[in-house]
Parts: sequence; structure tokens; C-alpha cells
Amino acid sequence: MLNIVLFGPPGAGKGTQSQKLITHYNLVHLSTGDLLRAQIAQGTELGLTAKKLMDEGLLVPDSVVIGMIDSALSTNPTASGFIFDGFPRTVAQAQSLDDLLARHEATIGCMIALEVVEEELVARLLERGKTSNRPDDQNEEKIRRRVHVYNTETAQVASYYAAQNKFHSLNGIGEIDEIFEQITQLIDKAC
Ligand code: B4P
Repeated sequence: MLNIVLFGPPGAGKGTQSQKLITHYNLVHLSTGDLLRAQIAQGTELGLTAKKLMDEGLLVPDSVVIGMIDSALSTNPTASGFIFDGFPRTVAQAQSLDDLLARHEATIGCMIALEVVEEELVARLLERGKTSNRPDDQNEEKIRRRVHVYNTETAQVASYYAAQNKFHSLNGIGEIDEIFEQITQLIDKAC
């Protein structure tokens, strides 16, 4: 089983690269952002709570996203592996992911972090905001808050995986296909 955490700040290219990786390696894509947006679209109580936080660029509670990942793992018992995109975003989420995978006798193979400077992130997300209909992409102040939340609450998750010798990072600026090529080389060598 190949389980990969794709990591990086908002707009680093996690969702973009995940789409290519799931085809290349025949993996299941688990994006907590997509799962939350599906709840919002269905108008569930969970979605209503999450929407308020997401629109402000804040994280939703750990218990909510961990519960979603738990059920997604259970509903894909025959998967040959998973790409975790946008999860874990806190150390508590990372610990829970290890526990959940252990129940399925699986582990994370590696974390791959995409490094992109803040001004490029802001430019990309404002550009996406013109067509994405995502309120969190349409306001520079909210985008910068998301980057701040990443720096203060999420970046430390890298140390969690570094302590297990599973952390790898790449420059996330450049052509999408070239970055994909570098990610696959890394996965084939190290994960
Ligand atoms: P996410 O849905 O995870 O959104 P994201 O981080 O903004 O997107 P991503 O990083 O995947 O975008 P991509 O680079 O692919 O999270 C949204 C919100 O949900 C969070 O703020 C939080 O509130 C909540 N949430 C989600 N998970 C959570 C968790 N685990 N715990 C708590 N809360 C959680 O794309 C960005 C743009 O860049 C695209 O337009 C793309 O075309 C472009 N792009 C990509 N690669 C490029 C390249 N190489 N060059 C130029 N442009 C590129």
C-alpha cells in the first residue's frame, strides 16, 4: 500500500498535483478541503459549521476532519493507497492518522512538501478566486490569514514526519508537469 501526504501552504499545488498522482499510481485522493466543500454543498450541519470557519481562512476542528478521514478510509477497503491532500494540518491530526492507518495495518510512506513563497501563493489563489466561487480565494486578507494559519499551526506537522525520516520537500514554483516529474522521482526513490 502506498500512502502519501502531500503538504504545503494553501495554493502550493497540492490539489493540482494530487489529480495527476492518483492517475499515475492508482491511488484514492482524500482532500479534506473537498470533503468539507461537499458537506457545504449538501447543506449538512457539519457543512454549515465548517463554512463559517473556512470562509474566514481558519481551520475546522480536528475532530471533524479526523472523523471524515476515518469514514473515508473505511469506505475504501480495497484501495491500493491514498494521497492525503490538505490533511494532516495539525500534529493532533497527524497522530490520529497514524492511529487510523494502524487499524488498517498500514502506515504513511512519506510526506512531500511543496515550497512556494507567500507572494506567489497570494497571486495564484486570487487568480483561482476569479472562477472558483470559493469565498476563501476572493479576498487577499483572507488568503494571507490562511498562509498565517499554515505558518503558525500547520508547518510544525513537517517535524512530526521528519522525526520518522519521512519528510521530503521540493520547489513548488515552475511548470506543473516538471514539478509532477520531480514528485514521482521522489516517490519512486523514497516512499
Ligand atoms: P484546501 O481545500 O486544502 O485548499 P488549499 O490549501 O487552498 O488548496 P490547494 O493547495 O490544494 O490548491 P492548489 O495549490 O492545488 O483547504 C481549504 C480550507 O478547508 C482551509 O483553509 C481550512 O479552512 C479547511 N480545511 C481543509 N482541510 C483541513 C484540515 N485538515 N484541518 C482543518 N481545516 C481544514 O491550487 C492553487 C492554484 O494554484 C490553482 O489555481 C492552480 O491552478 C494553481 N497552481 C498549482 N500549481 C501551480 C504551478 N506550478 N504554477 C502556477 N500555478 C499553479
